[in-house]
Amino acid sequence: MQPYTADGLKDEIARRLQVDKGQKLEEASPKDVYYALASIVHGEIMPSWNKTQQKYKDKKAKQVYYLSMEFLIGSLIKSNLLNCGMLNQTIEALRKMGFHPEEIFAQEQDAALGNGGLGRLAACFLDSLSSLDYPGHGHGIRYRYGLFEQRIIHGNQVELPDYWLKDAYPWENRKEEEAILIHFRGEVHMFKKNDGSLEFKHENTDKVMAVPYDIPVVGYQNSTVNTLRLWSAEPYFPPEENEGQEDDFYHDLEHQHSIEQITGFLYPDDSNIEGKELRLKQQYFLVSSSIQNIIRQFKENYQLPLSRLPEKVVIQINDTHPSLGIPEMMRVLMDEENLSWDAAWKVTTGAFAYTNHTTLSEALETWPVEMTEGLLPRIYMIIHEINERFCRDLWFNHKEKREEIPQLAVIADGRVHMARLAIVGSFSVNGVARIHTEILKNQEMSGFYSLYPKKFNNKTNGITHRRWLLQANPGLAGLITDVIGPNWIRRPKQLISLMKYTKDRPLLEKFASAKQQNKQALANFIHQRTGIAVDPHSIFDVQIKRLHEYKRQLLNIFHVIYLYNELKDNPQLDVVPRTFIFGAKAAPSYYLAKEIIKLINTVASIVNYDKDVKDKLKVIFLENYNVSLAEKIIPAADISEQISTASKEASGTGNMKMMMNGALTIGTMDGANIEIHDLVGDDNMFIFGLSAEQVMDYYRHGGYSATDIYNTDDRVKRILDQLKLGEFGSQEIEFKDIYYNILSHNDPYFVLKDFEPYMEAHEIVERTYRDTYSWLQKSVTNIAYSGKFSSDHTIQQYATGIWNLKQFKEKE
Ligand code: 26W
Repeated sequence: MQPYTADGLKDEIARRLQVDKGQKLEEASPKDVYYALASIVHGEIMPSWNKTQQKYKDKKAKQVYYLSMEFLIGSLIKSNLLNCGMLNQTIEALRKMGFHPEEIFAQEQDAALGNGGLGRLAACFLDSLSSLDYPGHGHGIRYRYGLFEQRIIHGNQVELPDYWLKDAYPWENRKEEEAILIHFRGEVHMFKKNDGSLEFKHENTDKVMAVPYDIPVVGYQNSTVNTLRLWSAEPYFPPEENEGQEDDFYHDLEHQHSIEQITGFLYPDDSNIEGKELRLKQQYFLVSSSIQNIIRQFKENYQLPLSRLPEKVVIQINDTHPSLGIPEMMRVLMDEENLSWDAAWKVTTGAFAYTNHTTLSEALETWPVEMTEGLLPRIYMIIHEINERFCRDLWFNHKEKREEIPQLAVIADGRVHMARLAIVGSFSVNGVARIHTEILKNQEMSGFYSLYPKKFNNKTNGITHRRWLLQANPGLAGLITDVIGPNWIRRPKQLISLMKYTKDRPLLEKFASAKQQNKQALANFIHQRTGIAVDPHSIFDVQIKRLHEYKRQLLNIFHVIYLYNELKDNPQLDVVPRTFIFGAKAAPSYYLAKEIIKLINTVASIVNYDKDVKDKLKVIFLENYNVSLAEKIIPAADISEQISTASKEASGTGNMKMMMNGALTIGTMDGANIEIHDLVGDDNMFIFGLSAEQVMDYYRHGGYSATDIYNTDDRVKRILDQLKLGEFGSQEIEFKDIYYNILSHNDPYFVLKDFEPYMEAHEIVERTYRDTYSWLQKSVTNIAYSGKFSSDHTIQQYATGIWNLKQFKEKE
């Protein structure tokens, strides 16, 4: 990519406006400038993109395909500029032209094609694959509507459609000529071939075209550009039926609409499945397009027999959502490529690897047999056969497992169990943090672990430090480079060199001032969005993530209510001023999660306007939390709230992002918090609460009474009674459901049990914060150790530990 100077860029933007739109610079709106800029960047990317793909082809490189129903890529303009090495010049050019760079960048709508952690992880992985020169691509769905836009109206979450394609999306290329035909429903007919083997014909099917839209995935200043291929569903027009069908016009319109529905919207559920047929259709649509595409490319580019596909192709499935890829690959290999069952099974299980992202039982996917069989008759036959062979193997070759067969079978209780299908059909099964993998091995999937111990492995999650530090926090990133040089950018573990400076007071001051600037910027943003003035010198205490009972936003807001009560009792109380910042979307059908959002907003509306509280306490709920908002909040965080019920949060990745930006974690020993703790220790974070063992022990043997705590802890009783009696809200009944949920269901997420230790941990936070110097040391220590959580490190481990994939170097 040729380097642009700021002036060169300025001229080029002016030229494009003139040529493409007949516009003078003075007439151009921020949106016009954004499009001109995006088209310049796209033009820069194109040659490297073609070259990269050609190289992979010529050298017959092994490639990894990351299959995911979600890619939460957010906005690409800044990260593309950064990775192309054009960000600084662009900022300068835009300023010279009299624009605010951030205003131009903000013209791009986030691609919110994911719910939360799982989708954002996929996006970070793509960034690392390209930046490390790995041949690795994403396959996903081009939803016309991404995750809903959240509005808060009278404290309630209201969902609006996210029509992110309203304006043209400058990063995608439609590749109609590579479209693929997908078949649903129909009948399967069996024939005997001359050699006595069986042939299956899938006929009278509903046909849908899958059209790919390619988005470039630009590596960090290395000329590698991989592909994120998103599939869109379109009607299929068979060539012979093109004329004289006017009678069917309305029927066709309806039909067309139902087809386009397949890639119409992203299901807004996180860790909770809705067993809707449309969702199953989406899943099969994704895997059938991807698998057919992968096999077609393998045949075209490698000139090898299909039996050798696993030498050149590895397919990582992001949770069980794409696990129908396993029977789909069997179908293509057997029905279209004439491989025997055994040969096809060898290829399939040599190519697939499965990542699990949750142990929550309500998130474990199963599909009713009738639904699966009706929609995907041939695929169902294959799943049935996989199950038969698996159960037979257990019965004859693993006699000790006979009793367990109902718990292991892929089809049981009239349902297809997707995690079991994924485990049986993959050569690798991994969890996303050490504790999570241990729980999979020893609890959730122990039956499979004893059967296939070698399949199971851990790959702790990571985040791209390019987006989450370099791009989101240029102040801090620049300071780090001033101190330790720029090598950390390519080798993030070198951030550890910062440890040499934790006693350098003048330098710590500079870190403090970088944080202060970010806090000021967020305070300005909050003021502009909400009209509320927050004290930029207060502790910015942040919890940003999907709203879920297990993530315990409720525990956080109970702490806020407790502080509020204390201040009401004693307005003179000497406390460090705090600003509690929340961002969270709830699944639209998740009633209790929405009640918690309402509670947070209600508490905010009381606390923020109470004269007794003055500036000591503010509660901010920022609506429509998404990737772009995260980029504004994270650099300003002092405290990172990671307070899930231990054993429930598979990993967490927000914890890593805030650590990398110098926030201190208050958290339970859960998910990746444990690995943060391994690195920085008790001195540099605030650990509290039940351990995973204790939690699981209570679930198994009982012995916990929420009512006892309610009756003995006055602070808890006061808060719960306030909810019940309607002190937070106009109507009496307002938060009764939260009250009853805790007391009549014995507090399933241990909010009351962990209340006391959480309060204590927060007291320690406050004491620590009063000692600015010590706080800064801890903050820098967190930054220094955070390099381990770069997704570059994670991807290296996937590449060597699972994929057997080599970095693609120019000279090879
Ligand atoms: C459709 C139902 C559904 C949707 C999403 C079921 C399950 C999911 C995901 C598995 C939920 C998810 O995002 N899990 C999160 O994955 C992150 C990346 O590995 C982890 O860091 C989080 O701890 C985990 O909750």
